[in-house]
Amino acid sequence: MDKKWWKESVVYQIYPRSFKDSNGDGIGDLQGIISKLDYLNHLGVDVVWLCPVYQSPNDDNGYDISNYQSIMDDFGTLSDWEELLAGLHSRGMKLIMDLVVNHSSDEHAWFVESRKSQDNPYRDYYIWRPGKDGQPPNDWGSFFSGSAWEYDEKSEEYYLHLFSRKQPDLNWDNPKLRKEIYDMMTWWLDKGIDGFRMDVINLISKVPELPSVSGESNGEQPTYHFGGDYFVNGPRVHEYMQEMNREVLSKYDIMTVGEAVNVTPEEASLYVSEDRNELNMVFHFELMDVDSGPGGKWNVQPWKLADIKSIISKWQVALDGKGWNSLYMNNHDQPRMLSRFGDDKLFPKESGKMLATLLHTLQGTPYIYQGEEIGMTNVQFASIDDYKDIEIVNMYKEYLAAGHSEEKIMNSIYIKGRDNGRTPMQWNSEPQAGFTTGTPWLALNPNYKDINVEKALADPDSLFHYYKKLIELRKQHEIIVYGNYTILAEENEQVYAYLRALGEEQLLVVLNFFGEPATFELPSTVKFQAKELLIANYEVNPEEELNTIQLRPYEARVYKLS
Ligand code: ISL
Ligand code: CA
Repeated sequence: MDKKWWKESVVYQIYPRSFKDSNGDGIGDLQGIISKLDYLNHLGVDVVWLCPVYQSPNDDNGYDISNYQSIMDDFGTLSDWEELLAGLHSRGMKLIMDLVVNHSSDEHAWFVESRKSQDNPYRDYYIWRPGKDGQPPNDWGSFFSGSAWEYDEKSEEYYLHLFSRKQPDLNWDNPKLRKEIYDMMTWWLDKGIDGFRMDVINLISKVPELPSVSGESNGEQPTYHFGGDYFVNGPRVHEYMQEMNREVLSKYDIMTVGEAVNVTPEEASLYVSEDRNELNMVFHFELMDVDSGPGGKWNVQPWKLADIKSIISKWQVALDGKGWNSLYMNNHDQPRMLSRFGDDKLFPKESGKMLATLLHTLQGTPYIYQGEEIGMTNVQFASIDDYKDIEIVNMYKEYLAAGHSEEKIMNSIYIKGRDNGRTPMQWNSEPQAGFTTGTPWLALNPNYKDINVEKALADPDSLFHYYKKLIELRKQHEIIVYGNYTILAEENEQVYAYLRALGEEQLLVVLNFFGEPATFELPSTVKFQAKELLIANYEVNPEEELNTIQLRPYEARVYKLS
């Protein structure tokens, strides 16, 4: 297995709007991040992934970019950004930037030109089609509700937008567009950044005919369908990724991680296999879909440990020796992992540590989402008006119109809404949690007096210090990074246990996933002479025999066996 710095790294994801406000306007900004670099360094992370900070009208909080080469006014200036990069590098940390090139903003200069007329030179930078009998060109739905098409009165055609109508999809089949993107990427790389996180990169190639999902329209009220068959891992996506790698990525010592919706391990291998020269890692969604029923994320159903185990095992085994996994359980699009997979009420500390142990002892690169390290939780705002996320707001309207009860809709927002992960970072117990001196753009989670960075730093037994220790262990034990993976006692309904192996060494990880005591029997096939307890979230007698382990609620232990 090839050694690489990005395999040995831990990444910290920053959602700038919600991290730290430096000037009292209620919006997090670059100077705010700069003021917290020592905090990140103290935690011990190696890489920061910065969510989009480019110029944007903020229809989707920066994922709608109107200028790829300038900084959003709310966040600061390019010289603030340069100060941030220098501040990270001087502390031995790296920076990866979010690359959002499946779509731009409709306020990007390319789109402003493109929509002027059908023969504008920029027309083919986007995906335009005539309507069919006064209806959109096909029946695809947008990820953010409604049709994926918007009619443009002036130039008399529809443009495709898989996300909001202010996020028109770029036409990757146009070589001129691709060249512009590669030049823009090169511009950032030449400023010294250390890589990219690529937004929905597996959606960039569409089947040119753009077929409807359900066949002919019956002329009645249109209903919309997920058109994924025609744009998920589309026909030319690997050609484009290899071209991007050849033209840009291969020229730098960087890391790349592509967000890849709906991919299987087999499909992911095509992006990340080291011999294919595309990307280093992808973010897959299988674990994030583990509590979704038919119809998608808003149809919430309880997750099962058996599913979590089988999904993780499948990815661990499939990519071993071929590509590389990214390890995450939450981000800015997901609810908080402590609320979703742990118990944020009865066992916040224990379950938070148990989940952290899982993410930091699998093969792959762990990603920490801001606030995860102090155990930030989901939030329940009383009114829909308190929510800002375009996905939530649009879904609410659509589901209400379709006859769902408001109570049911709000409940699904409480469990799955993206704003759960976007409430401002909780720095201390002062008003507004030390995030801002003004009015925050999105309300704080009211639990900030109990859960905040200041408290976490002061408590040696806190989740924060446990994360710090996990990150240190990764630096000390190569097996944590490179060891292969074997699941143990797969049929155990409460415990998730696995073995990592590298050369003569083995790592034993045992996790009680629930709030009741559990028993783990170590299979007799696991042979060793000596054991060393590396980390645990309870007091453990290091000499305790391992044949049968009685685990307390959410207990987690990691042993090195030799
Ligand atoms: O969170 C999701 C699951 O329902 C999707 O809505 C999400 O949009 C999808 O995961 C793609 O995410 C990325 O692209 C979006 C942006 O809104 C997300 O923040 C981003 O991570 C469009 O750029
Ligand atoms: Ca600000």
